[in-house]
Amino acid sequence: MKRLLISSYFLLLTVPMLGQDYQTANKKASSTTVKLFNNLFKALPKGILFGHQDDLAYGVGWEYIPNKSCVKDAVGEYPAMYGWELGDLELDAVFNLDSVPFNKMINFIKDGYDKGGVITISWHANNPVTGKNAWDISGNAVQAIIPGGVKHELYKTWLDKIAAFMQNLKGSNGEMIPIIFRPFHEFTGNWFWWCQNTCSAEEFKTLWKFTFDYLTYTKEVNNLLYAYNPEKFETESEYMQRYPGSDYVDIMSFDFYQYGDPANNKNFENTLNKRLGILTKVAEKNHKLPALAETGFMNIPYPKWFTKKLMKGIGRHKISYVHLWRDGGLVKGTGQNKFTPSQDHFVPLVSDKAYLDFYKLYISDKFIFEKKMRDLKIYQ
Ligand code: BMA
Repeated sequence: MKRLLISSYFLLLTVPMLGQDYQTANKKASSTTVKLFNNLFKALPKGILFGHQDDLAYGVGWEYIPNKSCVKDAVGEYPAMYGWELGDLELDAVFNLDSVPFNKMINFIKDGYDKGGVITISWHANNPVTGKNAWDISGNAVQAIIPGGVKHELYKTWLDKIAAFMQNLKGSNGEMIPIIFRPFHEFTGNWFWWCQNTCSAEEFKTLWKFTFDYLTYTKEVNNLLYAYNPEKFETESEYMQRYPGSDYVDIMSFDFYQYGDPANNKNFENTLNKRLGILTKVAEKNHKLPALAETGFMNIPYPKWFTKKLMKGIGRHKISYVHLWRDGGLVKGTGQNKFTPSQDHFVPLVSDKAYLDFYKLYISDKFIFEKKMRDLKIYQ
């Protein structure tokens, strides 16, 4: 009897620890990164983190106003997740390709982390062969930068810069800020130099593995969770076609935007539902976090898009986060570092006809914004 009591006591002690047992791809990931990863799994039944790209930096008609946020302007609180973009860092630029100065970005990242939010970072790297931007698909760039390729050494210098940036992201106690890193996204498309029309599945996997190994083992970057992120796919095997293996991935995700007029068809919500079904199944099988890494309907011309399309498509699927793309701000004009203002946005303005519907999403209890996020204590 006593023995039984002792063993059940140990069982009680060990069960919560076993519950912490989701392994990050990087086995030397910092303790804060491991905690974030495990806590995101625990948060899955509680709701979906709401994220927004460049949220604190700018929106339609404004930029760099302290404490301002597109999401806060819409619903009164900050998002649960903040997305940032490193394109042009590899060129030693002062601004990223969307005009955000890297030194300001570092402070925004710290600010979002201090608010208890999760940080995700994408990288639209320039074409390493032609020197043009990420949308230039010429030059067999993937072949050129993998080991043995003519631009391999150049690519390593780019990763050195990514590593230095990531390692410079520290919280107030000196701990590394965990980052969900999302390189080479939308690779099932045909518009980036790393997409499926430019390289074989094996070359893509080699690129992914090299990138992971170099950042992890050579540079010892220990604050990254890696997000695998195609765009279109219709079956599980299509989703898995370029998967580099479970030792190289923490998050399984995809990007999916609304285009066209959703009024007279159900394509968006049906496709989203179908793809999320495939995603959540495959993520569970591989012990990875499922997420919708990018979505939105530019300028939201359909007034019920958030509840009737996005929320309808998500339905009861348990996913970690939904991330909306950037609002307004500046897009690259001509010449170096010249940017022109844009009105395009994904989080509605109060004056938009989709605004009330977005508020309905906010009060639906299905999503997590800043306040609930703080309560989750995701880094502890
Ligand atoms: C795209 C657009 C571009 C931007 C790029 C990288 O979807 O928003 O204007 O440069 O993302 O952030």
